[in-house]
Amino acid sequence: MARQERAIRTRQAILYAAAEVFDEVGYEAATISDVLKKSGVTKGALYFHFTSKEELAQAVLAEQVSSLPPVPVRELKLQESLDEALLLAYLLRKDTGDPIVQGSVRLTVDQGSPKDHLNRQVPMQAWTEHTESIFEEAKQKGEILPHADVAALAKLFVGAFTGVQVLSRIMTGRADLAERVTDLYRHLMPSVAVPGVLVRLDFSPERGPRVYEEAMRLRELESEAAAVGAVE
Ligand code: XVR
Repeated sequence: MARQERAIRTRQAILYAAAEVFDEVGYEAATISDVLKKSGVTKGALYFHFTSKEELAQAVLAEQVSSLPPVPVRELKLQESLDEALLLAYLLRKDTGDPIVQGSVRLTVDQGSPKDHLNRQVPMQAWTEHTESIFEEAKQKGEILPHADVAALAKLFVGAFTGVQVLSRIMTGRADLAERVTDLYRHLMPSVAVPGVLVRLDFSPERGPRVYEEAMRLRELESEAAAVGAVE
């Protein structure tokens, strides 16, 4: 294996372990030695990639949006947006979820202390820009009402998702998150989508596991394609 590829894998293994530790105990209580134990890498390797707990946490925060597998392309851009929200809801589930997503989201919404110097704006900014670009594309395709302000909508959706996520975690351990998310879209979309698009959107919470399966298959295909590209 090329040295560079090995370094990338080691870095990923460290981030994965760090996200798990942050998810389990929160930022304050987490220690580098917990991350060392969980990742199985040497102290030297860890300090080569990250020099502090803060740097580890910031790297986990930075990967939040990109750690989501790709959402399948749909005829309607707004369906893709809803599917992505359902995918994220699925990855946040306790039993089936993804440690990077879970750990990173915990770091984002835990209030922490001003002294921890974590920049929680990084993932929120990334989500807002990502959501705005999907809405912008939807608007260009005529799916969104002409007077709608896509920048404001992106902030509304990111804020609302975060809100229902926190509520669902507190009330049901996220068991009802898919339902809360589809409910959110069902109620917000009438003031966003043009009527002809609105009737075509599928708001059923059961889409979550299906979107997840499709997204994981897409991710596998992408990494196979990347491996072939690397050999050529
Ligand atoms: O932007 C998002 C979507 O476009 C749906 C609206 C999700 C934003 C998730 C933000 C993240 C941070 C804390 O979730 C939290 O609860 C996919």
